[in-house]
Amino acid sequence: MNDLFSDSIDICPGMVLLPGFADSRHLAPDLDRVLAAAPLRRMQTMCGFSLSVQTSNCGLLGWVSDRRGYRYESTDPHSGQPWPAMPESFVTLAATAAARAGYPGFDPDACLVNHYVPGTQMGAHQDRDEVDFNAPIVSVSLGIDARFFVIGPERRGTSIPVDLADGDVLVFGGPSRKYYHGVRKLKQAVHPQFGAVRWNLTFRKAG
Ligand code: MD6
Ligand code: FE
Repeated sequence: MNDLFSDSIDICPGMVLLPGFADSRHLAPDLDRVLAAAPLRRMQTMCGFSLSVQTSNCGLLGWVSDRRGYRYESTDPHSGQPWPAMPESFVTLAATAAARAGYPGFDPDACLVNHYVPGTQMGAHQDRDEVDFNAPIVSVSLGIDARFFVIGPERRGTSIPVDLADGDVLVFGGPSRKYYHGVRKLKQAVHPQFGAVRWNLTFRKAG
């Protein structure tokens, strides 16, 4: 946690931005340990394309995508082993951010790790593979900046831009939990700690 943190910005109903809430220097060693146990990979879509964002997971459940579709699984399909445990630093960050945004008692069982390089984007989507939509999603951005966008309950319509920098935490709860959102193509940039990379950790109550 960043002790200097103070702000909380309401983006749309149920969605709260906590600028600089996370301390990337505190999280980086634990992220390295997760990725040593479950290396990044490019998952396949149902159509057989590779996702441009590289992913991994930690926690009891991990999000996977392959020719059979999207779902959560308790083991890493690459190793056959359970996903690495969610580091204490991650659990504490997710729970305190959720509480600060108005969602006390958040107990995530899944953390999806996304890795972006300049030129990578994520198209508009809804997060709807989780069992419990009452729990929020807590999203932590590390590394280079990104322009996130939020549309609303339908895929079409005007979007709200949300610029996300290292340490920013975005909490999706209430009505916004099912809003369409995505990430615009990342601009070339270098972060002093992570290089030309953006990390996004999304904490979910998936099962
Ligand atoms: C990203 N985030 O920021 C992608 N989903 O790289 C998401 O897709 C996301 O930030 C659900 C809730 C919060 C998010
Ligand atoms: Fe999402």
